[in-house]
Amino acid sequence: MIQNVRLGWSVAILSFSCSTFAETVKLLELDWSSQRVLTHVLADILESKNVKTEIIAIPSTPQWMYLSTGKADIQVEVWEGSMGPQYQSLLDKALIEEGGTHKAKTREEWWYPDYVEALCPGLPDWKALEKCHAIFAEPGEQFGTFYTGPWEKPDNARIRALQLNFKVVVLPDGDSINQKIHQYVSKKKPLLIFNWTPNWVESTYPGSFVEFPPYSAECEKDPKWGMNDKYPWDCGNPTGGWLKIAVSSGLKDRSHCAYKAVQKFQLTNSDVALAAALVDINKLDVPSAAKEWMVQRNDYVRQVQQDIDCR
Ligand code: TMO
Repeated sequence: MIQNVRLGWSVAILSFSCSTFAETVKLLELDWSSQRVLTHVLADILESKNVKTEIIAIPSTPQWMYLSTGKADIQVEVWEGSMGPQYQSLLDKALIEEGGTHKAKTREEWWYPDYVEALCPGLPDWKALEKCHAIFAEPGEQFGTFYTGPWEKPDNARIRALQLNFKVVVLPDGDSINQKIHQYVSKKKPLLIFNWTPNWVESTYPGSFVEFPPYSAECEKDPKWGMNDKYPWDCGNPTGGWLKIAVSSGLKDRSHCAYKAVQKFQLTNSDVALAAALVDINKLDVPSAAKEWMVQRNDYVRQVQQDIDCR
């Protein structure tokens, strides 16, 4: 009798630890549209496999603290151009792990709408900016303005190294960048702004990235590299940059299923651009955009669901 009760308890405890007590997988929702949508897509896929998920919405800057302390488990879009160095340094210290690499090739760079070229001859070569910075100046100012987002780019260091007459204005998130682009393009006002691909912009507004001296890792560290011997950062961002998924170092042990799903989550440029467009052009809210993305990419979603083994 007593034996039976004991057995009953241990069975209950065993089954609890496998399902009911299974830990929640926490995904980071950051501050630009494609990332937000794809976070919800991955969470929906995990939920469909009975993995409990929680989405934590924060700005980009504290993402590394969240991932390296286990306050969060997954960040689905780590971009080489703006996040590469920090990502690599945490990886080197084994504070985070690589979840996978998307198929997409990325670029993040200074961007302008096509009508700007007529006003600043020589673009996209960055040297053209030496002569026509004034067309990008706000009324009453002499420096041109470069608008950027909250993603850490040493734009001031680049401006210094290339001796450009520009100042940097930091906008709080992806939405504010989008508004600025719509606003300026509708009035055909000269605009120089941080943009990236894959994104919604390329299918909506013709434009180009500024071509700075080609990126190299030494350029970031070695002042001697490049045209300015005194300062580093006299180069542009990577052009065929990677896009990765970062995971917490504990994820593999805590949810093998989520870990596997992350490895299967390998998206193309058009997958990422679609995620951005559903919110930024079609104006869906983020959870609805994720649902719509899963409808439009149904074959892919089903394949991932079949391939991952979750009990
Ligand atoms: C991180 N981002 C794609 C907005 O440059």
